[in-house]
Amino acid sequence: KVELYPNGRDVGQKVFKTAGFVKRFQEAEQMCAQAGGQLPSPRSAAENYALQQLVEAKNSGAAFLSMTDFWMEGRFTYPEGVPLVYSNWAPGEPNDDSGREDCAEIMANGKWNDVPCGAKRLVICEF
Ligand code: GN1
Ligand code: CA
Ligand code: CA
Repeated sequence: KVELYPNGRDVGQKVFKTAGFVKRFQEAEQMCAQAGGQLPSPRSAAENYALQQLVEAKNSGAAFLSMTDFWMEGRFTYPEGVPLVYSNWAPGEPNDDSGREDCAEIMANGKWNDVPCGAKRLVICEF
C-alpha cells in the first residue's frame, strides 16, 4: 500500500493515480487508456473523496473526470453514454458556460464543474 503515496489512492477495488501534470481532455483520455486504465469515474462519495485528496495534494486546481455531455448537451454520462449513478456538481453546475463546456473536472473541494474539453487539467487515471 505504501507505494500508492503520494501519487495514488486506493478505494475499494479501484486505484486512482495521478500523472502529476496537466493535459487537454483527449490527451488525458488517451494517456490513461495507454496505461491500461481510464479517466476517473467516481461512483460514490468515498471514490470522490479519494480523487479530491489527490487534487488537493498536487495543488493543481482540478482534474479531469471521464464524464462528458457529448451524447446529449446537458446530460453528462460515463464513456459510451452510460447514465451517472453518482454526482457531486458545484451549485449552478453544469452550466455549459459560453456554450462550450462538455467535459467535467473535480476541484480541490471535491465538487464538479463542467469545463471546455480543450482546457488543461491534472491527469488522474483509474485502474
Ligand atoms: C469559470 O471563468 P468563468 O467564471 O467564466 C469556469 C466555469 C464555471 C464558472 C463558475 C474554464 O468560468 O466552468 O461554470 O467559473 N470556467 C473554467 O462561476 O474553469
Ligand atoms: Ca455541455
Ligand atoms: Ca461550468
